[in-house]
Amino acid sequence: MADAAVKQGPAAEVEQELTDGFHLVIDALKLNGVETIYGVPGIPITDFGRMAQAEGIRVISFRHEQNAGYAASIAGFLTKKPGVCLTVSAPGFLNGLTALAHATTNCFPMILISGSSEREVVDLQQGDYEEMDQLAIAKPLCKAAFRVLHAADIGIAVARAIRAAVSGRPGGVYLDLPAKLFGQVMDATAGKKSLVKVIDAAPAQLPAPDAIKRALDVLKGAKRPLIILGKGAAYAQADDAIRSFVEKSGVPFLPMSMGKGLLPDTHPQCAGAARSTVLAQSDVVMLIGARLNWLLSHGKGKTWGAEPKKFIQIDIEPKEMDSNVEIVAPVVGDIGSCVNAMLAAMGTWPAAPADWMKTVTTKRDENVAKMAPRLMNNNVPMDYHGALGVLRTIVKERPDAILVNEGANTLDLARGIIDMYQPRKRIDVGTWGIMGIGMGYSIAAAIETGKPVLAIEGDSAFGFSGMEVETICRYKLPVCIVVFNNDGIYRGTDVNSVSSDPAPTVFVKGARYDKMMEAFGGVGVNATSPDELKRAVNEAMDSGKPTLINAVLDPAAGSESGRIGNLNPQSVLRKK
Ligand code: ADP
Ligand code: TZD
Ligand code: MG
Repeated sequence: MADAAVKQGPAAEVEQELTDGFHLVIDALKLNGVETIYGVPGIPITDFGRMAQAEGIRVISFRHEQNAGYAASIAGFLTKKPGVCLTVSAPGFLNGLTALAHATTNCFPMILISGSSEREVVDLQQGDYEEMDQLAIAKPLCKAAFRVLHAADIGIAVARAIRAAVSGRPGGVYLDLPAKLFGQVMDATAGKKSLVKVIDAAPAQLPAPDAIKRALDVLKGAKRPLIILGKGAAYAQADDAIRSFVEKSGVPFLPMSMGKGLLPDTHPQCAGAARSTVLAQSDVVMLIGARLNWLLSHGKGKTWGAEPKKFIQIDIEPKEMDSNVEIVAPVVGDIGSCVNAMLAAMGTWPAAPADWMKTVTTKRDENVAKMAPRLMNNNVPMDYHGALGVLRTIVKERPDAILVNEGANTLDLARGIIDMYQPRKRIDVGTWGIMGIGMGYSIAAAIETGKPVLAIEGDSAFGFSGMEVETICRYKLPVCIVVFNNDGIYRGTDVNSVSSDPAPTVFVKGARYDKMMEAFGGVGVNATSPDELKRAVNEAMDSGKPTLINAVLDPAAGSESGRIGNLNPQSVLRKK
């Protein structure tokens, strides 16, 4: 609370405690358990950051708002509480907006709080400093957007923002705070009374008993059942219930990228290494916190085989049902409640059909055996498999470290090769396949979990947020970045045959990203072999010192667009 006191009245000398917009926002956030704010300072929020820090909120100051926004979004995913990002008006707001849209798309709870210019001037379009109608621009990109004009409304606005972000399907919320609001003064007692502590921000949503019965009947009747665990299942933090349910059902499971580790990838029921087989051959598929979007080929087409499937879907969002194909057993509710209701209603459950389990495990073991020798290669320059073989072992030995991953080949191959052992330890490009999450995610993961972070980054992917290595050094975070340096996007071998300009997909050859880390006092290592890579990563993970390892990869090792080259449109005019 502000302790400014003014004397009022002539002789009576009544002392009135005052507070202001700055402090009301801070108090409202603190009252609701917000411990960290990610952002970039400037007019009109510079003092807000200082005051928030002075009041005990951790303020993590970034070099670019997009990275602060991504940090807030993944903080939301990791903690089930809205991650808060703070930006300045117009350009700062726009820089943060990509992350807000990303949070909404990925169903992560986040609040973007942005300062804005004076309403009177903005609405008459008279050219204020950083003028922009931010509320209107944010609206279509988030779950809810609010503007506060009166200090007395701050408490309600923050409460609404929190509730909107975490209840139902989580997502991004925008809170617009015009400069004038921060300086507005009100009586401190009335101010305190105006704050709202949100009770039960994300209420349990119980599934209907007949929906549970319908789903279990369909699953029981399956000859070749499959469970798909998405990042919604990881977000739900119902880890024990999910594990019990999967194990009691005996059904093979396929984790989506960020669902990996809910049950270990080495679990006997894990079908991760038999993905194509289980998608094509299953007859009943139960989706838990996963959407039938492009990542699952929309539930139809060649990937899903010739025979029709029956889909069961557990999701908190009723509108998600039938979005791509018919869902024969929709179960609407929060995953914890739904899975617990399933467990309670299962009774004695038959073992999964033996011939199906045999098909799955045979295929899986075959694929794992095929991959094994490639992961042990000691080639110089390194290829993806040699480098990832080493990192795979390191993650196995350090299962509680957080793995951040982005790139094309660097992403697709790391996802397949590196086994995860614990829930919410793998965070990556998400629903959009977005580049640029790397450093923001690494910073938030280190701060929110206190665990060491290993970021495996394509050289292009790293470039989107690379300047934040300074932030990592400044806050002394235990982040080890491995840049898979293949001189470019997908490959470093493209040649422009018509001019001296480089081809659009290639970068400076032999670049030394490790020097960037050294510039800020961190550890830089140039690794040219799997052995060197292994030594450097282990050292970094042991010391907790900010480290960047430039892993020199064969520029010819990757393929165009990694695993999703099929999504590129084709031109009939292009010479092959
Ligand atoms: P993936 O990319 O891993 O397949 P998606 O992001 O497509 O996962 O799907 C996540 C789904 O999880 C969303 O449809 C979202 O509504 C749902 N979801 C998120 N949190 C919960 C929850 N607590 N309970 C139920 N469903 C949830
Ligand atoms: N911009 C944004 C924001 N997201 C994107 N996904 C892209 C551009 C396009 N893109 C990809 O889809 S992957 C990628 C880009 C630019 C980089 C791939 O190169 P890399 O990884 O060096 O990170 P590999 O290992 O060389 O394939
Ligand atoms: Mg590359």
